[in-house]
Amino acid sequence: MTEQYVLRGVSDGVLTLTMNRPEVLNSCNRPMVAALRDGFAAAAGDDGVRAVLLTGAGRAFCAGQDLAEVVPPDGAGPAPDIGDVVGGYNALILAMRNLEKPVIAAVNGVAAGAGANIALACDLVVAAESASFIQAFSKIGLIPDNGGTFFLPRLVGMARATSLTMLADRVTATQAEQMGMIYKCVPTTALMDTASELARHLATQPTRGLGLIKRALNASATNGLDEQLALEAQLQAEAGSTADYREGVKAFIEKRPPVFTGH
Ligand code: T3D
Repeated sequence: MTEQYVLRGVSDGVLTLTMNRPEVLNSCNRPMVAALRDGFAAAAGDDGVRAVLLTGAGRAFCAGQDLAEVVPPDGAGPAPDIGDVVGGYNALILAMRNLEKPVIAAVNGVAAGAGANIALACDLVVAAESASFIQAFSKIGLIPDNGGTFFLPRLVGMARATSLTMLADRVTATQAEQMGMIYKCVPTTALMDTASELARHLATQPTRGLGLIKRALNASATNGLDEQLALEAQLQAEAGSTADYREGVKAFIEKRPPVFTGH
């Protein structure tokens, strides 16, 4: 039933999740958010998935909350509980950040409101030159959710985060790259090839090591230096016990490309 809202496909170790409500710029209804969350959660336990690529169908990445879902067009009847809506988003963002595998966003068009912050919750964001980012929340009297108030100041600094969220100006993909909000802006026609190649490459890398990098970077947002150094020591021991670590060192000594299995 919800499959229609999020298309899934696995190839070369990459799970591609495509938000699929193009007629409303992939704006989020609750079933779509739940299907995304389920997709990320399932990827965690699937050894065949070593990277996830998230994109949107049609001309947009995601226009945020489906406003028709939260406020009926004729103004009649009670709007759904806003806390319930945000709870669904929170579960999604946590599933993305807790997934110890790389998540790549291929931002193919506008990413507004929740859509912008779902992109920023990915590990690497590649955007088409024609794409843009809008912290649209303040235009309708809301605050940035989906982790926007967490990720944005860390990515671009407090001054820019304040102006972006209070003024809700459209930021082009080129500007987003320049201000460090995203990893890379690429020519529009090259978006899917670039993002897919990146995802496929990451899917051949030491998956557990990449996952531990993500865990360390997640924790660095709140840890002090002492705690972070202790965590690095703990995670390095874990990384050093993997088969991929042994393969990486062996391949270096033998002067050949490594073959990582993700274990
Ligand atoms: O409960 C809660 O609300 C809490 C959660 C909040 C999270 C949030 O995300 S709040 C922010 C919600 N999003 C927005 O405010 C953005 C609304 N959309 C826009 O501002 C514009 O659509 C865009 C700037 C994103 C794109 O503009 P444009 O000119 O390229 O496209 P358009 O013509 O506005 O939209 C095309 C269609 O998509 C149109 O439908 P139509 O006229 O062809 O039948 C439009 O109504 C629909 N659409 C776009 N965004 C949404 C949407 N329908 C429902 N909800 C949307 N967010």
